[in-house]
Amino acid sequence: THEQKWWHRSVVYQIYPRSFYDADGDGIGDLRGIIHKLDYLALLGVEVLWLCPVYASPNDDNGYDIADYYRIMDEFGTMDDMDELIAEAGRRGLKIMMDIVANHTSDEHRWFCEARKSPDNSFHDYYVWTKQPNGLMSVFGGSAWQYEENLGEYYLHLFSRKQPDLNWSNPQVRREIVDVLAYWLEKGVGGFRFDVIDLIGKIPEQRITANGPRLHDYVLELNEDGFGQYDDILTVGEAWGATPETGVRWSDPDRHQLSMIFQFGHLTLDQARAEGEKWDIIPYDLRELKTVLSRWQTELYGRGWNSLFWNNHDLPRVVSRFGDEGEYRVESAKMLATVLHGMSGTPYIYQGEEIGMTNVRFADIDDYRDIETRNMYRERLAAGYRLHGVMAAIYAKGRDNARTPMQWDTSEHAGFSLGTPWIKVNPNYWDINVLSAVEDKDSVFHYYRRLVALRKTADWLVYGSYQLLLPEHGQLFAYCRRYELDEYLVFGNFSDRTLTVDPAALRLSPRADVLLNNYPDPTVLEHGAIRPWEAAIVKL
Ligand code: TEU
Repeated sequence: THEQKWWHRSVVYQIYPRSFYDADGDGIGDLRGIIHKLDYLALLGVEVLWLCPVYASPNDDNGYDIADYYRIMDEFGTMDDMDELIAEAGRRGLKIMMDIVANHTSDEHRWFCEARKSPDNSFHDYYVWTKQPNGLMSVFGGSAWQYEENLGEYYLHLFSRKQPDLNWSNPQVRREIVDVLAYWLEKGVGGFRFDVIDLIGKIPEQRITANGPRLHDYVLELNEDGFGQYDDILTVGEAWGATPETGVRWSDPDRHQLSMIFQFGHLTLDQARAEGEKWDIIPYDLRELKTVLSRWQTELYGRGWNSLFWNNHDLPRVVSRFGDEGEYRVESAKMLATVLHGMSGTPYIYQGEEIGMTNVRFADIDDYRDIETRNMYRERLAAGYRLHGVMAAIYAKGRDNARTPMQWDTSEHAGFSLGTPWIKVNPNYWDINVLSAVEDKDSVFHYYRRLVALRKTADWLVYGSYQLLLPEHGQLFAYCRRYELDEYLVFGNFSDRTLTVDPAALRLSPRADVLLNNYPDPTVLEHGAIRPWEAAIVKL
């Protein structure tokens, strides 16, 4: 019912520049490194490259603490490198999506350096101050209020104390961010990812953080005064607090908000229900995962637009989380890709996901870099938690699982850097690397290529309706896509067991045509047997 958009058929590739490729040998990935790897990304067939923040930053939170929106981080290179990356990407039909962190800045941003000088300073009200701090807590542990001695006031930081929250009720702040968008749009970027966008409507004194009353007014301003002034800019907002109802509001084109949002309902099912207790892991139930994803599919169909992702720079690697790291690593990685990319929405591939990279286990906490992990380690040991349990939680859910260097080949440091990497490489790079993946026609990489290519031509995949099948099945995720007179089956076995299923329950008949299958020979569905981690896309 809404007009077709170019990004309805696109796949976005997320790059964590610090860990992608180090061209200058300082052990830190950089912009020139991304330029070196553009042909690889073009081979995968993606059309958009989402760069995690590349702006000047002291890297307290690896770039999510921005000190200058108009300057490139020293470790990543220069503005000339950025201009060359935009141009070189463009030559290959690739658009650059910038990561806009507008909920907070670094405490080393000029605005905050001014703001903390005096209550009368013209930048003071760019931030959130109080004399009576309430019990708001930081995502990274401890109070969300930091005392500023010389002012006798506290400032708000929902993340690290070096990430003071911007005060979005101040129109000058909103103007500043619109100006940042305009600057990067003029440089020719094709999209924006908005960090924790659902927090900018916060009313701290009422302890409201996500989904504040004026949130969508502020986003409407960013659209109409900013990216909405340009044709077809792809925008996606990170919204941990979103529901399918709010998801429609975020992505309904008539509301002039964003193209889509990242919701996380399918990625919080294996943690204690308590707020932010991602470290307290409980087994997840595939039926709950199917229910959540199916609700987003059906409630946004024809009304909004979904993002589709398993991974990002904050999440454990999906093959370790929902698949099999061992014997069936390749089959399970392909299965997870199939059931995600078979849905309606814009898929996001996180660097390394396309070659089936796994979580990492460093024995020593000093090998971990993430502020969130290190804060939790210190807090929980101080609170009497046992070391073994704390390390197990880090192995399962720590953000560094996604941040070990991209594994390019079997040379030292997996070909990521000629220097000493800022974080150790996962020792399994001998078996899991780009060079071997590109050479092996049956690799996870080439399977992802086929999924990306399919989306470019298959209207059913992009615009077809969605219906979950066998909702009560605890190991099989199967659904139908319908478009005009055609019907397709997508299924994935989330277990290491062979399942016996009545083919009729999957609408299968002898005339079914297997379009894609993660086993060498065509699916054995006609006998009703689905092999461990087996997946397929079938034209019914
Ligand atoms: O993440 C928002 C956020 O809340 C996550 O940090 C999440 O709660 C946590 O990582 C769960 O493990 C965004 C960015 O993606 C993240 O990298 C930043 O650290 C954070 O905002 C602050 O900018």
